[in-house]
Amino acid sequence: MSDDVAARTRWLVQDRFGLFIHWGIYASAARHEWVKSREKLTDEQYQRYFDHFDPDLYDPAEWAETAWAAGMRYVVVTTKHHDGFCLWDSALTDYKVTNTPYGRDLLGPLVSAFRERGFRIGFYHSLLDWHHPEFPVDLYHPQRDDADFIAAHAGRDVAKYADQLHGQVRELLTNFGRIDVLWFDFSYPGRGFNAKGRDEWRSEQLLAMVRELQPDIIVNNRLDLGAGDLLTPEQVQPAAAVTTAGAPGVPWEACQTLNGSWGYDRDNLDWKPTDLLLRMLIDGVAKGGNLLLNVGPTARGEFEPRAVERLAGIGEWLRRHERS
Ligand code: FUL
Repeated sequence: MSDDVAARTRWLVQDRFGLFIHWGIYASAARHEWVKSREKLTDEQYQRYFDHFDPDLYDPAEWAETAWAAGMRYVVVTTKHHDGFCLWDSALTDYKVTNTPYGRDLLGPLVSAFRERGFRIGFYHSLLDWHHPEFPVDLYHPQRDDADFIAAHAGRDVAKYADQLHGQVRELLTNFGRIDVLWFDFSYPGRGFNAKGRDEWRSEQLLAMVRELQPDIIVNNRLDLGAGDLLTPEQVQPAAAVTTAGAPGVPWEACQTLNGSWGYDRDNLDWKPTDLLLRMLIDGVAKGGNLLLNVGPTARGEFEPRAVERLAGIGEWLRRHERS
């Protein structure tokens, strides 16, 4: 690991435990954040979730309090997931929260509330965008099996989409103060039909802009540029410290769900019990890693009771065993 990476990630390695938040209009469907792709929904079919999005119970200070009491010290929130829906008032798209019935920015209040409570702030940002008119129909796209759609959209130009991607990352790193983590998601070069990687995202240029705007920011490993500052194994409990060839010692965080779904999944019965979550935290830390534990808030803007109960249980254990 280079000295730069070590310096940038010092706080992250110290903090160890973060909150991942997956929130967007898919919370209304309440059956996984990939619902548009999994069920091959058209834009028209998916539009109902946009048209009814109105999280009237949203209270980011309460989220921050719940997460702080659980022992979490940094937050990574989905600014935009693969469906393209933006949680902030981006000047570069109409597909954003300010155009839903809710009508207001969600991201700024979250950043302020968590920052005020003492958290470091991370932004998840999807490289995929299933709503953008220039994002090619690729192997994960909801219309991947629709021959007529593919033919009608054969002229899509990923370079035009990349312009928006770069512009939106610029907005995110300019308009919300200091941002500590940028969590890009994800690249899939060489995987066949319209695969995506550093060429499509113009990753090197993107990373240079990120570093210029926020010199101390930690950037994860999903830009197809190697290890980055942070390795992000997902939904696995690593058997040993996570490493990658050519970049030994780069910090890692195991990214875990409470129930197998990142987005709010109402009828899911696979909830991990609190003691298992605790063992995952302890096990990861013992191996030198972080835990980024996800909550998918409801469409009304709450952490549901099953999530709150688990976070409280983790916090209680930490308080009982903590000595400074
Ligand atoms: C994955 C995404 O496709 C999932 O929806 C989720 O955001 C996870 C953290 O990363 O690659």
